[in-house]
Amino acid sequence: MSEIFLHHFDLSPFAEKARLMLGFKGLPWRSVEIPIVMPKPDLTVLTGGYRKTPVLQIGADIYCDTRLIALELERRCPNPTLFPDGSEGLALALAAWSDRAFFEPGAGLAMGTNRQGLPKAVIDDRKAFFNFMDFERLEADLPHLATQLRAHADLVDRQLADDRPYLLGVRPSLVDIHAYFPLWMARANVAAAPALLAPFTRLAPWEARVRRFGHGARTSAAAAEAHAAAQQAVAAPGGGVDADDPLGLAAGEPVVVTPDDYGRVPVRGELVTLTRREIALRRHDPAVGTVVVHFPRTGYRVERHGA
Ligand SMILES: N[C@@H](CCC(=O)N[C@@H](CS)C(=O)NCC(=O)O)C(=O)O
Repeated sequence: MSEIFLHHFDLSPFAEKARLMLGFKGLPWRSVEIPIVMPKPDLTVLTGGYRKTPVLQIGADIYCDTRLIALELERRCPNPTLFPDGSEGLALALAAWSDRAFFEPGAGLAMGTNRQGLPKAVIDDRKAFFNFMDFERLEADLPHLATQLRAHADLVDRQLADDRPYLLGVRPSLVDIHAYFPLWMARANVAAAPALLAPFTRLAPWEARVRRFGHGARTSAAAAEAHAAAQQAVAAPGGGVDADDPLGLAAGEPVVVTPDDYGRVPVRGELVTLTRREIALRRHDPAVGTVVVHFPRTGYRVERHGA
């Protein structure tokens, strides 16, 4: 397998999710630091516009979104599995909880508590990006956001009530990583987090177990190395287009793919894969050659380009 590049920055909670997956599987990877705010030209030349953090690259294949990053790491490196005891559907479905319901109050608390100390460029970027955050009343909303963070933390604590080591029982899984990363973000960025989370006594020992997944073997890389790796590689064969797909698109058609939540930057390309699990587009840029950009099916809108 070609080298794994993770395009990310250290403070990113979704990148922490991906780093823990890499650690869980004990993989070596190259770390490409990307800017915290737009523009991110070294990233978007690979993705065709997708700007969220993180993005995983293996040769000329570019994987957007941690939901697909989990599936792809599992496909390429099945052991140890992120989905023990038949937990794949449950673990993937839980992203709808962790990435939205649990993440959003933590992100609001982080932004609302630290707004004064953050550079204007970061505030302006996230105002435009996080469409779920009401920046006009963020400070006034802090108590409500604290209640939401605690209500979700309580769900995790309750799941650990019988002193099981991991959320699904004795075996660690992607479910642990999903539930962990919003807490990691809150503890790192919200001064009140330790007090807010103190009543949940089972969390800290479980969080310590998840932290022991580690981050794998990380070595840093310049963006130019990642671009050269894309230039030199040929993308993996696509998964084809499902004949029964309700959109009625055909392989090779020009399409546009857009996240359906926030950061709705469209990516254009030629359709390579359209299944119930994945969307992939081929695109070309002289700086990186021909690449295939992959997205999960959940949470992304696909349309015929020019339709
Ligand atoms: N659904 C995406 C969400 C990723 C996401 O929202 N990442 C945040 C940072 S943790 C982001 O992109 N922030 C803006 C940025 O990095 O430019 C995933 O699972 O990867």
